[in-house]
Amino acid sequence: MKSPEGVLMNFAALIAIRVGHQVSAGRRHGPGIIQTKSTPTDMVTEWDTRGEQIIHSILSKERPDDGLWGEEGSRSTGTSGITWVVDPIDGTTNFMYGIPAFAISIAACDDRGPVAGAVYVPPSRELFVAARGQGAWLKGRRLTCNDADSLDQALVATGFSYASSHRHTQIVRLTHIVPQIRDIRRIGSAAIDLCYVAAGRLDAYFEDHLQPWDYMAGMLIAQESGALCTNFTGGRPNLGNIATEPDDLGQILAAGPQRHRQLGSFFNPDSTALSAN
Ligand code: LIP
Repeated sequence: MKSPEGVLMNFAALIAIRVGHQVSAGRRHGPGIIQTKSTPTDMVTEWDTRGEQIIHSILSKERPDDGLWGEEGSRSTGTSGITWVVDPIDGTTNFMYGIPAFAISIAACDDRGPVAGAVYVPPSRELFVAARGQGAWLKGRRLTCNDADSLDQALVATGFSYASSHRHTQIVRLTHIVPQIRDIRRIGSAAIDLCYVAAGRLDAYFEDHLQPWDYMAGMLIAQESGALCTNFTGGRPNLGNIATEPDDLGQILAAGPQRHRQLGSFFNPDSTALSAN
């Protein structure tokens, strides 16, 4: 793809694969030094940090006028109108425990949101990519999400906050949803969850208290597969410009249009769905 969006997509893919190879090679010697961040279970390994350093050095050399916002602390505004929103290892807990479900998430964003995105999953060697308005792809195959007019056959993924104070609300919400769907999955990486919605491996994904770097690339990949990807009340997810974006608590709800509407009713406080049990 030679369009400006396609060029950014290919560059995001290059970065994601390079970081993926480096952190996977490093993991073979162990997770490295581990520290905690927002809570005692919010971990950062030395490979999270090194992965972001690799991203920073590539961008500084190849795209010095772009901005960068990374999970491990990189924050610079550029002059080009493009900011890279990156998670060097999404699914850090899985990475630390040696569970093969983590991804490198790289998104190039403008003031309207993600323009191009790449999510590389080293354990499966799968690279998911998307360019705004030009589709989402996995190994040369165009991705199309699932959809149907009922929830009872829907396989739905979610996740839980590192902050235990949020988990009670998250669990209560699940008690209303789980009896009405096929089953639930908790993979541990928002980026993988969103790519799996795009690939039809999941029918829906929702989670709150996420950070923009968790979902920015996966959101575009899901949207370009035909899924709706909004916050819980149907609005645009927080793009990270906290100065102008109302804090929507990092909410993502992604599914084909029919299932998105049905799941959305669980997040509307006076919906009948909440009293359906
Ligand atoms: C993770 C998310 C996941 C969420 C975890 C964690 P990290 O991001 O991708 O969806 O459930 O609590 O926030 O911290 O591994 O980059």
